[in-house]
Amino acid sequence: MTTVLKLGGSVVTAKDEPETVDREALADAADAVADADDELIVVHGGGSFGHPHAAAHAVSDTEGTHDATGVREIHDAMGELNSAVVEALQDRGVSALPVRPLSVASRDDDGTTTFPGEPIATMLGEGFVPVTHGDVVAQAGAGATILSGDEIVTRLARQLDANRVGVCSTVPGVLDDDGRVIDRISDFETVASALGDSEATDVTGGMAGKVRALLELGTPASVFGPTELGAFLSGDRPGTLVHREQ
Ligand code: IP8
Repeated sequence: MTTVLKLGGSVVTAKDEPETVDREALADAADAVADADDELIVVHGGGSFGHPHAAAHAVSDTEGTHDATGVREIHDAMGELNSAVVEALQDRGVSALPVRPLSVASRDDDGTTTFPGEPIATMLGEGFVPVTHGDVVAQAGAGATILSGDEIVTRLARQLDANRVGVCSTVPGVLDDDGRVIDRISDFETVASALGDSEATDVTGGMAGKVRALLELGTPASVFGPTELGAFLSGDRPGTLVHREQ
């Protein structure tokens, strides 16, 4: 059983304090991962590491830069967070290894992303747990742009034929208009109004964008809060199950 797990940046960092790991939250997440039996790929977001640097250099998933110093600043900040996550996992006996997107991933001029799955598949075959993250990557015609952890999740899940996807964020699931967790989403239209989405919006990875991408993926995906991470990793489907009816 191959599982791709996204740890939201706001789960493992103190979002309002620049470059600050939320040690307690990271320890809890690492404990849950250490207890998991599945073959796991961990992807984490940027939180208070990547996003402030990306904003400072006006880089987003659509706006690029050719300023190498800025690119390095964003990448280095993500490297620090990645080290903290890998270290927390290794401290608990997980064979975690870093996978840094800037060195392996890229984008065409139309934004199509290439993220080679082979190194990750080989790591998995050798019993390692690849830990990758949202990053800045080279994009043809734009310099370098932000590749979000969410996009990495769907790309790797597809390439590695994952059995399940987990998106652990600070909310307990996808919420309806009354703030209640929606149990299951199998088509976008029925939840579009609750997610406040229109066709054209949400290129930056809000909940509507996540749900849309997870529905397209076809792999069962659960969106849940940090307290449910252990339940998800032991095979439950906490929070919201996002899966198109086949
Ligand atoms: O938090 C963005 O990843 P995300 C990473 O998954 C950077 O959107 C570098 C801002």
